[in-house]
Amino acid sequence: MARVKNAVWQEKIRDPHIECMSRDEMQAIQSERLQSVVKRVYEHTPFYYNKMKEMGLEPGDIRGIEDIHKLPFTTKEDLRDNYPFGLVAVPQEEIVRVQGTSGTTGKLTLASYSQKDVDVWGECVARALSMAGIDQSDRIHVCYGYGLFTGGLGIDFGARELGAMSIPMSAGNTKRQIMCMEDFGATAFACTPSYALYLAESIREAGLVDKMKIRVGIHGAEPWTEEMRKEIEDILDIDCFDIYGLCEITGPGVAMDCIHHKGLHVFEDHFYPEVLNPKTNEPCADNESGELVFTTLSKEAMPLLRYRTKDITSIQRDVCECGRTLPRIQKFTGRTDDMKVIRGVNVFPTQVEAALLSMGGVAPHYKMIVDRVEGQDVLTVMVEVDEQYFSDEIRKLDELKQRVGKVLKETLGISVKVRLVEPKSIERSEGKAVRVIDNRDL
Ligand code: DLL
Repeated sequence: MARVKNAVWQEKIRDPHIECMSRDEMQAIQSERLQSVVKRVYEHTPFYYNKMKEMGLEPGDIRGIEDIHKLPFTTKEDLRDNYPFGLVAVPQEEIVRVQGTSGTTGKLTLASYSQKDVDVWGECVARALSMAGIDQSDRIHVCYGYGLFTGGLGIDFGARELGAMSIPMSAGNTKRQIMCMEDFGATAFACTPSYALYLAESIREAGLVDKMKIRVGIHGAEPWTEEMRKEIEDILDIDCFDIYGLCEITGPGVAMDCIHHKGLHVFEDHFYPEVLNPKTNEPCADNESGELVFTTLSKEAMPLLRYRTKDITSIQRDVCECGRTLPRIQKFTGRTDDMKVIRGVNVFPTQVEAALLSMGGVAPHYKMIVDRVEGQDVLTVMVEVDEQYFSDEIRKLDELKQRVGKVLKETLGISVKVRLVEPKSIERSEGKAVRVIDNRDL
């Protein structure tokens, strides 16, 4: 729930007709759009034509959204195999923009957009920013990177739709960011949660918290915990919101949490979500964790059917306190590919983050290093000692180290080697933080 200070924003719903629509009405829109997108890819994308032919599927077999399970999946590998323009469903002159993401290995993942796709993207980000109470009177300091990455431009498109002022800082140069935030009177800022924490700490150190007009933080592009949200909120006395998206689907603005913070509302009139058991591909029940899969319902340039995001979450379909009927996905625990299996146990960086932030004495800056020593997996967690607790007294540090080890063992279910390091010694990221180094040759 939003803080009292900011309670005036409560009722901002940009498109109540869509966002609070009944399930039947929404399904009617989804069914019509799904039929049209299936026809489009069948007729214009050889990749989908071949996949559907192999499955003996014709566009006429999809009579409504309830038939979505009949459609083929699309994976990141399919995007790579068809790089850069193989999945495009419009003539090249209708593509007005490409955006991408670098990923961890090899080539970019590239997405193409028509003018309508960009308009829908801007509208969805505008809906998302409205959830955080942002309107025309706001000044949004955007320190996501501008470029192929969708963060900077995506937030910018949303600000433009709202008529709010965008301050396109892009990433980097923290001192200058803080100076501009103060000088231009920014009321909102947008960046990854890891960079938000670093910025917040830097503002506090500079003694400038009271000089800032910021009241809202918009953070996403990487997993983060409720504990991290609270940490950033407490330092700056603001409210922070979680925004989700991926370039393959549109960029930021696929989902966003409202002031009640009970999960992220998915704009399901454009992006149809399914949560599936990654092993059986069967749908998970509401509240049950699985892999998030999206079908784009309105995209023209590069529509995707049942795209496997590898992001793990669960879905809830009851009406939210804000009045929105849009389903909510829970804060992400991580991706199937950043989950580490250590001595047979599944470990996510977000578990480590939540545990560290709950205990005090250490700062929420950490790294996980996985090694294989004499055939055994060894997890080392490197964590900064909180400045307030930093002390040269070896005994105190030893005690702290034991405590961190105990809390991590209780949380993860495996023993962990703890390395306490000095405040500010772990490298800060301006974009997505790299939390895990896996040295095992798996
Ligand atoms: O990260 C788009 C974005 C930009 C979202 C700015 C939010 C804000 P990609 O670079 O394609 O796009 O990376 C997409 O990032 O599949 C998730 O694994 C992760 N991700 C994005 N948002 C969140 C979030 C952008 N709020 C990948 N929580 C996704 C957790 C997130 N993970």
